[in-house]
Amino acid sequence: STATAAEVGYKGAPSPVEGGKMVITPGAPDMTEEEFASSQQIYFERCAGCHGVLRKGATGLPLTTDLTQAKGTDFLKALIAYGSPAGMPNWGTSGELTDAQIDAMARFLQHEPPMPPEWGMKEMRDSWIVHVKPEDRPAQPQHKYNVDNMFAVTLRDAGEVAIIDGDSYEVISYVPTGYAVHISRASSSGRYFSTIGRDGKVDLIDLYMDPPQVVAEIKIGMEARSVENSRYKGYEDKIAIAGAYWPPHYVLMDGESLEPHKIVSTRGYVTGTQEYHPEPRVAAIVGSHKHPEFIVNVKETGKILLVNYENIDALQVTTIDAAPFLHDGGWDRSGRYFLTAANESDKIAVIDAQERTLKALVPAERIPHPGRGANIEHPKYGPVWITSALGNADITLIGTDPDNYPEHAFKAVEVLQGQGGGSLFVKSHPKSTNLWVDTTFHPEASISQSVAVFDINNLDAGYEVLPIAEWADLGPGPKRIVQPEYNMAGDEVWFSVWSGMEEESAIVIVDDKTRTLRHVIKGPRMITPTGKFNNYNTRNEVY
Ligand code: DHE
Repeated sequence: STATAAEVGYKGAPSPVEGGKMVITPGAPDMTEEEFASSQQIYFERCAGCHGVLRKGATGLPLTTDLTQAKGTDFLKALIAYGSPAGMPNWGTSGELTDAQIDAMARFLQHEPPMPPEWGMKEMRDSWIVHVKPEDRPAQPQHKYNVDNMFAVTLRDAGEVAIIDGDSYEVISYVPTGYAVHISRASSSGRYFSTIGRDGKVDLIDLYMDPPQVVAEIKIGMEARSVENSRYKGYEDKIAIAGAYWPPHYVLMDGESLEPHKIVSTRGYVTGTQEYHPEPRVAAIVGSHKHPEFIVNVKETGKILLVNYENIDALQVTTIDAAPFLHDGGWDRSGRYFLTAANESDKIAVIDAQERTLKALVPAERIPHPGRGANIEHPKYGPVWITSALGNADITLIGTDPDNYPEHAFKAVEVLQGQGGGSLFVKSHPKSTNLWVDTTFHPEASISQSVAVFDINNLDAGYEVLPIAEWADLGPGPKRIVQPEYNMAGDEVWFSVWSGMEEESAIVIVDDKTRTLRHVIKGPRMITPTGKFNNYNTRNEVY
């Protein structure tokens, strides 16, 4: 089949061979069409998040065919099955992929990545549904629950979000959403949660309805992680934005109907090297309180965009060069500075939302991962913002008050040591003296299943360890503890105990003052809870 192989190479691999059942790429082991298709699906669900749809690499290493073909099938099979200390999961030994799937994946990676389809205005409009028109929605809550203290909880593998009453711990509704919702954001008025699925589906949930339910939906791409609402005075609930990993773009929509208005590509040139990147994915997006703007992180090119929504037809975008691999971030306690991780660059970029400038690039080892971060009043350094890390035990404190503490502003003033690497999220609250640090992806179960808590008035004393998974009292499973989130009053902290789809998971609620167990939410529908978003705290940036 040499002629066929040459033909495929000429036309641009891979493509199914006409009339045949094999996929052939020069230099790669052949695969059946079925193997290719199922590997493509597995790659999208399990691998693309870290390695990129086009396999250019980001959190994970690049997997372009020059590299994969040199490594060969056996090497790739072992890597996929056993993982690596650098953070590659053990898909085989964990039981998540079969030997046959791993064998097919190892061959699939030596073929050129199939170009995923584009997703433009026509596709978006075709997917757009308004279930309840804004004018037909209730003017007041139709139930007895306290809307402000509601939590949206991602039930990752169930494709649902649970709306939970923070006062009674009752699950008010299980809302069907996109696949593996990544985040939920409360609208400025507090009446809506917007969710974004990994599959690019945005759902707008009206919390006034009884029970809360989806009133509008749209699919903005094939793969996505971020959604946000306009926060500037006068624009409350008016404009929504969602960012996609594929295609690399963001879209501005009507805040109450999700009607798509404008799509903007993020393809372009990398900060510094000025090399072209075909797939710069949109990571965290926040709404500025200082200007009618969204702040948009473009991961691979390391650019932070200030997208002004005053006149969408003559869109003004300020482009700030930061550093590649922008990921997540949050506000300092004054709401003026946005601090965001350029994770593989080991830096925190600080944006002054008032002046629209880059204030600093603060070094933070190794692979900082703040979520939205945590703000505390440090006894010595004043207001500081905090991030933990994936690659080591560092918890980095950055000064954020240039007026009263100019010598500490936008510098790493202190680095604490937590339980270890694999940390994803930190959290505190203005009414609390605790700083909570998870270690979700630490290889040791005793560490991934517990959290560390520091006393912010005595940080040198080290941390206390709370055995959250043990408190949940569940059957077997990985039981990783992920993402502390406060209730509205700031007197309790919620943790997800995240197990496999077939295993028992839970939410554990801890009394913030006494650091003791208050309540466990579990049951057959509490499937793989991960992110939790309190309505009041999310929209008011309390963390
Ligand atoms: Fe996340 C936030 C991307 C893996 C749970 N995650 C974010 C944000 C981005 C992102 C861009 C910021 C959104 C914003 O603020 O607008 N996450 C990615 C990935 O690309 C990555 C590494 C791989 C992937 O395939 O998705 C990834 N994330 C995970 C997980 O494995 C987690 C633990 C479980 C899950 O649900 O998939 C996870 N990510 C979260 C959570 C937040 C988040 C809970 C919001 C934290 C917050 O407090 O705001």
